[in-house]
Amino acid sequence: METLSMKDSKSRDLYGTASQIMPGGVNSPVRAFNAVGGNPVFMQSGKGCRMKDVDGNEYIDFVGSWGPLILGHAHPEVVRAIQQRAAEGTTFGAPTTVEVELAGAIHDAFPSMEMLRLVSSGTEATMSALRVARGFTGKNNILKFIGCYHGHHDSLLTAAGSGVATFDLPDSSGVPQNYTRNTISVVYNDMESLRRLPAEILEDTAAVILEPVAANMGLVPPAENFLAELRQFTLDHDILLIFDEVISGFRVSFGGAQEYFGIRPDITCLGKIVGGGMPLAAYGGRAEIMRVIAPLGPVYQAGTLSGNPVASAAGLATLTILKDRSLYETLNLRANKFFSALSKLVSGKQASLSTLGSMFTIFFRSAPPQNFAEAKECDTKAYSQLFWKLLEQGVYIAPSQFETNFVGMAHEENDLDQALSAFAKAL
Ligand code: KE4
Repeated sequence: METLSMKDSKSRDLYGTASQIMPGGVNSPVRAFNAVGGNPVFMQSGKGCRMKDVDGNEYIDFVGSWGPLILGHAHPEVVRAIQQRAAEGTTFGAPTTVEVELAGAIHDAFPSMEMLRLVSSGTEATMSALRVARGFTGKNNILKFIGCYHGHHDSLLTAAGSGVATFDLPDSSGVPQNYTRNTISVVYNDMESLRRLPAEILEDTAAVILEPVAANMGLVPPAENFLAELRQFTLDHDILLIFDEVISGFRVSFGGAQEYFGIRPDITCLGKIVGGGMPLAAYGGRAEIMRVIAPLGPVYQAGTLSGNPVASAAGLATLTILKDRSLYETLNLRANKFFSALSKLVSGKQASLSTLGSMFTIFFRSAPPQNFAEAKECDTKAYSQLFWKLLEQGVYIAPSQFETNFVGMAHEENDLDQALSAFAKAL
């Protein structure tokens, strides 16, 4: 694989050029492969579950652009929708029909989103949801879970404070300390870490935000009853519950984790799949909450390309296909067959397999972690070795132990069999 040796490969040349003009040669840090070492591979094209790099090497893709591509690369109906819509004009800065159609399709899949707003990224969706929660409740504090990631807005780029009930510290330079003084981190799958918060903190808490299926510490599903207990806790303390379903939405089921687990949040954030691979996300919830948003109410949120018609057309084409829920049954059956074979390969290798629906992470830890402290015990060197051994065999998994992989609807049995033989050699 020329890419891997980086001898005179186009990827290497491109990386050199890119690094002159873009920090780390990438437009998003995880793409730089820092977590696994080596230089990033530049991709050229994709079709179905496979993609090719600029040197012509082909990979079975289990990253799917970090989640959006449940239908695979370049799905013909999605591409056609983009082409047709773009040919009529790409943006107007005015409302269009397709935005209304997409909003309706989202509401049909997520009834808890009685009203919603389309935005351009998951970060924008969660940032806006927090502002709406604070504006609606008049309260200031936000609870988040250590290891959950909700995008790069200041108030959630935090590390847990020194003590359980202390406010968070910035986890990125450039974030002033006072931007995180209303954020308190608690422990995923540990309701006690919320229950022992002082009353005065809870009384001024607008919302709890979490990934109902944590995917940014590797895949850490919610423990039995965790979501139900959290829902009850937030109701008891008059705190809004925000589900960040940027990854789980339209992934774990057509109606996301809230349908899968039967929990109704107050606000939901969507991204990735909802945009069909184009820059589009959404946030929404109870109508009385969403009515605080300008131009109706006093909470300001805006965006030049919010609800962009080309992105909306891609999202609508995607949801129109996905609303055939039998596709999820087929996907999860095929994924589970793959996972049962993969778990046999993993056992005995000081590693464990975490799965939920079509999502999976191989943790180099004897048991799947239940929270971020346990996830950090993983042997990340072993993960890196797995990553590169798979890449050399044409299998592309997430270039970080603390990310999640995805089986998509374009992965056929033969693709998964080919991947399994690569895993067998690499583990
Ligand atoms: P974006 O702003 O990247 O569209 O979405 C932020 C976001 C919000 N919520 C969750 C649960 C997310 O996972 C994300 C972004 N996910 C990462 C990978 N896990 C995107 C990849 C990247 O940062 O390049």
